[in-house]
Amino acid sequence: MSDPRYPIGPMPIHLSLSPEERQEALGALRALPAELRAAVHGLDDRQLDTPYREGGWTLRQVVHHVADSHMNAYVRVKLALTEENPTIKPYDEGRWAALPDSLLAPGVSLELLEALHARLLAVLEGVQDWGRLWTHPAQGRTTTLDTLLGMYAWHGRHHVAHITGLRGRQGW
Ligand code: NI
Repeated sequence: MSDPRYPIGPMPIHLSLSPEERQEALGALRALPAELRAAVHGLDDRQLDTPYREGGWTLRQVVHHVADSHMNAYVRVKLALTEENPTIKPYDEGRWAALPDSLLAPGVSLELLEALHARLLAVLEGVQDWGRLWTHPAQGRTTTLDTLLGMYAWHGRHHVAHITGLRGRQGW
């Protein structure tokens, strides 16, 4: 797996997870805010404004992107739990990451993620039916809450690995 965009491999798309896989994924989401905070701990502005790979987002943008993405995940989970097979709203993550809030200190999004994941986990821990459906209009794909759980557990780790990978390569 040498593609620098995918340090932990591609996003998994599983229609259903085993109870053990579900617990593992919930644990990953529970741990993410602290892992992301640790990943950028001690970096100065010059380091935060360094792209994680050539042509990629800066570490600062990566942190804000995780918040952008997981805010959308939270809304998607709540839609899937309260409507019948809702069509969710995609967003242009590159253009979101180019808006001026992605220039803020990472701590702003780290605090946001701590609060957001407290609510996201509270919702997910109450899920009775992990087979509830939702549809992504652009991908034309109907999947389940399990799919969403697996995707976002992967997503947090994926971006933490972008940051820790660069730090490792730079000796930071
Ligand atoms: Ni992402």
